[in-house]
Amino acid sequence: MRTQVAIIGAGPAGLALALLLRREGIESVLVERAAQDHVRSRLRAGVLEQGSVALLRDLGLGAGIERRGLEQHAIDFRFGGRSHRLDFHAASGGRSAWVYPQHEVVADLMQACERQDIAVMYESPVTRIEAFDGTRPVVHFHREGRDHTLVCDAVAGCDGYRGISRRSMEPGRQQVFAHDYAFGWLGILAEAPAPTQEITWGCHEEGFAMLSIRTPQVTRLYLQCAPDEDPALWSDDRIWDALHRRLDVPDMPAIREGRITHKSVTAMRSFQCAPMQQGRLFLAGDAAHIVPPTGAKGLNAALADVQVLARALHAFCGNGDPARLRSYSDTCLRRMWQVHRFSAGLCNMVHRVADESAFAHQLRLVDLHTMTDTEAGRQHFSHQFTGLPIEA
Ligand code: RFL
Repeated sequence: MRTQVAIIGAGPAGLALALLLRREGIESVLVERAAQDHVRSRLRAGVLEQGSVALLRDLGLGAGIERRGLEQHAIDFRFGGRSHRLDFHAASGGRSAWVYPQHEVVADLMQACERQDIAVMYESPVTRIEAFDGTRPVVHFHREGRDHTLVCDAVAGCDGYRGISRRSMEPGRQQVFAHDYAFGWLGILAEAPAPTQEITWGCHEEGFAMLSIRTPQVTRLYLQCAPDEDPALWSDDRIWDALHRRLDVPDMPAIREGRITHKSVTAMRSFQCAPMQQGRLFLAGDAAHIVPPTGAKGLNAALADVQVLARALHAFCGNGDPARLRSYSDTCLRRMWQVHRFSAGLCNMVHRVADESAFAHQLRLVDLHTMTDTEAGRQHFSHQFTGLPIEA
């Protein structure tokens, strides 16, 4: 098989890249390890930046967001026994974020690929990527019991943190930056109407908690826990008790309880590899970086990368200009390190480590007050949260 761009992985990064390339008249083939239903139903991120929504609308995929997305203008931070509402819409000069779950984004992107006859091969794990230091990289994959090859001009590694693309790069030419956090999140899905439409963060003495609305009947809730915590240790009663303690404040409606339909634990990590390219192999999304979910940046960063990559591939495949492809990694990293700074800073600000000193605790409180109660703090948070610009 032969194509212009081989895309490994049909998560949000891979699917969005295929659509962006198609719009520029560039042919691509997507090769995905998992079954389509599995990819479509993975429960992950839930918040879209303004720029991600603009991208989806630009791709003709605004209808789902209009119907089922919830535009957000503020976050309600709760600490010190009261609510500190941060109106990021006002503080950023009118920018918004949207609650629209990743599985909906993926379903919309998949439908668009189907409508446009973009080739997506599911249940086809890539086993080897060869010759990407030359001009004709070759992607080897397994499908329906047979081995196949895909020859291309460039490979987009959109295969997530555990994918094969980053591991295929020569380690000596790559630097890795990583940090593991001392806490994780117990993620809960509950059939319970949210008491408020706004995302609520509880920065409590006992630990962090968060409430976000998924649909009018379903709430997504998180509780800080150990990174390797067994979710079975959390009975429904224990979960609701902790959520009430960490989120409820006087004068605001209390969280509402309901049937818990899903519980899982996610460890938190910051990770970046640099450069994000070697020869004609380009990494995008989780394949290149991981952020803790606190800033809601993982999915958005993946969509930002592929916009840079699509423009660079267009300049290269369309006009024979390699300059943007050469600077792909530098362009992404300039934005991405700011995203890391924001995500890691926020993560450390809202969680409580087990051995936190009284002094460190006071510093965290000052940071929370500066962020929510000063104009400069609100502005900084709001620009980062609603999404930094993407360089052309
Ligand atoms: P994805 O979504 O991981 O997609 C990568 C795809 O590549 C496929 N693949 C292969 N295909 C072919 N051959 C191989 N050898 C392959 N190896 C892997 C995989 O099957 C998969 O379909 O990466 P992408 O597109 O970069 O998108 C990134 C986002 O998915 C990710 O940043 C976020 O979901 C991160 N994340 C969260 N972000 C938030 O902002 N808020 C959250 O609440 C949040 N929760 C989460 C998350 C990520 C999670 N994972 C990855 C463990 C919760 C979880 C559980």
